[in-house]
Amino acid sequence: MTASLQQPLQGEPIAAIATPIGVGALAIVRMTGDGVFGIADRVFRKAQPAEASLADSSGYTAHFGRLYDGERMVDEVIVLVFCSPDSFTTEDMVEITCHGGPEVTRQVLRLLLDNGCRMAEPGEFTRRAFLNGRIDLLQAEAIGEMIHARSESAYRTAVNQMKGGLSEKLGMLREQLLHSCALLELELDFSEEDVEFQSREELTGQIEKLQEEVGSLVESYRHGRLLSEGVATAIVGKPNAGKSTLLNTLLEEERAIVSHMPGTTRDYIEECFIHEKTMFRLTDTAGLRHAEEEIEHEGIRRSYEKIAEADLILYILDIGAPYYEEDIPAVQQLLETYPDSRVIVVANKIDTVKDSEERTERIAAMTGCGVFGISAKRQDGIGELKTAMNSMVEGLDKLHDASVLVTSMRHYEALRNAADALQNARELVEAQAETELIAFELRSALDYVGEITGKVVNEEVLNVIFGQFCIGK
Ligand SMILES: Nc1nc2c(ncn2[C@@H]2O[C@H](COP(=O)(O)OP(=O)(O)OP(=O)(O)O)[C@@H](O)[C@H]2O)c(=O)[nH]1
Ligand SMILES: [Mg+2]
Repeated sequence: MTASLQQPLQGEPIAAIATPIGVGALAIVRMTGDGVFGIADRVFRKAQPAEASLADSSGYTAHFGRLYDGERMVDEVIVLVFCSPDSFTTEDMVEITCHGGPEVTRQVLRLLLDNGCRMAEPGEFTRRAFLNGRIDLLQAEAIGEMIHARSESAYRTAVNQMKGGLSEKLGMLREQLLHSCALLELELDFSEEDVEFQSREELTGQIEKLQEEVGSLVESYRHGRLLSEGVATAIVGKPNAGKSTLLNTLLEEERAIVSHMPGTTRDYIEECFIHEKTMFRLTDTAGLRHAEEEIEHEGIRRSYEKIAEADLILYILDIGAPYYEEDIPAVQQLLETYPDSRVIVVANKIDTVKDSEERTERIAAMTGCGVFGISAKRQDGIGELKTAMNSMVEGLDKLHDASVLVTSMRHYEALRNAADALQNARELVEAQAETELIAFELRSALDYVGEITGKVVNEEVLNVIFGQFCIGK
């Protein structure tokens, strides 16, 4: 399935618009595959007709001229030539930089399709780069993540993955696994002679070492996920506490409806907000109370669901309310259910009572956790709250530059499976099981690790991964 870099397979020619559709100074329409220079030569007239055709040009050269559909001029463009194997896909490639209007770019694409290209599928350029061995699957995914990154941390993590730190680490793991598998399989070949090419103690030692390495990668996902997906943050509390007001204040826009009527928010609202380098995925929820009405009841059920899924819970209470102490049992229950590293208690509406500080301290003393006094409406104390939110995601800063970090669910699951297989292998060794069974478990650990970088290719996985890309990438 994979070809070497020297002799890449040239797929059928495909074309796509590589830049977003809209009005801009420039746009890029690109082609890759067999015969793309010929297709370009048919529609492109150079400003200097004496120059060589595109098919006879060297790679990494730029050519100025006009595109023609028969005698009709389409646009004035720059054509970039990339000769196989020195291109993104390793095939022959052409990039046409044209003017950046939606109709212009469509016309240019149409011209290429009429002259022999097929429209590219989403992610097909990157898929070819992968299939031709130019990048591994991890790096292909990193490109997708980088394009979609909305915070600096997500972006940095993607860049690190693109550089190949994780690929290298997984490559080393595979080599060690291969070594152990090979020795066991040799034993199987000589099974009549009852030889061991490696003592069982040595094998256990090796498996333990592998378990440690896989384990630390699995563990890194706890943070890696926060960097790539953002910190899931649920804003919860009783009706009218000011949850929606706080959401709007953090987002700096009037996103959620705010009213003095308790029970305003029925369904949850999700929005992203970026503080410094970190992205928080905020969810404003329906106020928690005993609801008679069906819709509100369902909203509250969803609130509890969001609390369970959250990395961070902001519990908002109205410190100005006469019965503000009624929130204490709810806070205590939250702290009992979730580690306090996940819960921030926020006393809102400090502008409404004179003794807000005493009240806030009272709540802190009774619940045994820190309480932030704010006014969501007047935007008091919001800076401190944001800082607290950031520091709750402990150690995140140190991780920003970590090169070996698991950030994707797919990689995490494969590593978990590899860890299980290693554990099975170790137990089998300890139980003095047959070599064949041990070898089988080590082989499956090897396959799971291979799935991550794409050494072991699963067509369905590829379709999912590349299907998430834009057309033209
Ligand atoms: N004085 C004052 N009023 C506030 C503050 N925060 C919110 N409010 C008011 O409190 C009322 C309720 O605010 P919301 O943000 O709708 O409260 P909520 O928690 O989303 O309420 P539900 O969606 O019903 O659960 C509105 O009238 C807000 O203007 C604040 O810091 N100070
Ligand atoms: Mg609300």
